Amino acid sequence: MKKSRAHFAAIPTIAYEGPRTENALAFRHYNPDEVVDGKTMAEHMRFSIAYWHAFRGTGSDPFGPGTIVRPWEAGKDPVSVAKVRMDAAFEFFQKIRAPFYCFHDRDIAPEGRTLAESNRNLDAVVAHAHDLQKATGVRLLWGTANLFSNPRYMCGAATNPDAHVFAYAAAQVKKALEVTKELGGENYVFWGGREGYETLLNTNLKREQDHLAAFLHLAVDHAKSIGFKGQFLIEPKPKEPTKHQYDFDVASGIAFLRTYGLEKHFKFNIETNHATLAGHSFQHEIEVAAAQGMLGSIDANAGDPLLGWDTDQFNTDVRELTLAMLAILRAGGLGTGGFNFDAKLRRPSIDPEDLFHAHIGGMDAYALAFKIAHRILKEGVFETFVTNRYASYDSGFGREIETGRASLRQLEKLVLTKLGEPTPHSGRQEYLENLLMSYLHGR
Ligand code: XLS
Ligand code: NI
Ligand code: NI
Repeated sequence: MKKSRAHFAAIPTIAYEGPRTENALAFRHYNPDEVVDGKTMAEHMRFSIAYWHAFRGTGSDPFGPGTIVRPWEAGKDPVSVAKVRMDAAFEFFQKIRAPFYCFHDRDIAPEGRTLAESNRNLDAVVAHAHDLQKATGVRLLWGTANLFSNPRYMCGAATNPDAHVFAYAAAQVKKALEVTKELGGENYVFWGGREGYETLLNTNLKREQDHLAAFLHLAVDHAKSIGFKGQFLIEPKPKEPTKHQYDFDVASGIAFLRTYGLEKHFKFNIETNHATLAGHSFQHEIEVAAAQGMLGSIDANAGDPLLGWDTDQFNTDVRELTLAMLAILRAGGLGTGGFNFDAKLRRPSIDPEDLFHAHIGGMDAYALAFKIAHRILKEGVFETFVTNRYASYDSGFGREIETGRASLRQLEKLVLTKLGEPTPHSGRQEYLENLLMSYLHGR
């Protein structure tokens, strides 16, 4: 493959320089080569770049057009531009030291006038991605299909009242699965942005949910038929763009998957800002998925507590991330998942350098949180506290309750004859919060 010119010529490959460095274009906490428990930090974190934000984001918002102008966008032929843009993207992935990237089909290749033309465009760019992955060693964390931007999806894709639209979306997912497989994608994501409703006045909720389940079953069947072994992930979000999205949060996602016999095939891709939009903490969503063995991957970002939509900001809140990392590490990590920066630059952050600052901060914050959480778990103070808090279930009648051998009759007799009134125990929340603060600041 011919060597293309540098698109980020002024910016070097980002090096780890430690917490005291004054170089803003260096990592302070993320050292990809540092070994923790026999694995490098690069292997632990599995950072990924979101193509749609990093390379298709323009800074546009509902009140005005884009502000971010990249020189490689200037060409006339959209497929050629897509390839040059991809060269720039892979240069960025390498310089920022991200081992993975993620895309929607329409992020990497332009949509054509017909599905056949869209598929041809996609094939051309996928061939290029294949070469670039080979040349750089950067891998595909997950692929997905954009089933929400084109006007045909205004009333949903799998949940569209028109079966014709369902069929079109199915065809699009078929192709997206195939290219994800071709590029060695380790997961495949379903985010149902328009799989919900604006008003129940025009909606048959039950039929729409049945259709969504049918759609996911078709995808599972197709993956099997082509030998795609990647993990399927549902990415819950309560609203935006729809008023009410069916995959509201992890708990409703689990109920949905179990209702339709899909639970064996799916795990969850949990996004920070989606958790908070659903009225949950990030940690809560991770914990709920982990409790069912369904924690898959993370879309790493943050919302603004004063705004009620998905602002997709880079997250530098180490406290929030430490709580999240605690839940992730306790669950045994993310497996084939990773931390995908589903986060975008603010509208006035128009320089290429801003893209680096954004990801450096995100990676450093997660690496720092990982190290703090790792130490907390190793020292085990919280673990011991929680274990002791539930110790009464470890033996005697507590054990019988947990193993399903107790009866109301027997428990009544026990309380009347032996136990009497329970002794209250403090939950020690303030003590634990202080303890967490000591880990975050100089313990
Ligand atoms: C939008 C979602 C989307 C998914 C991929 O809010 O986060 O970007 O991650 O379709
Ligand atoms: Ni996302
Ligand atoms: Ni989002």
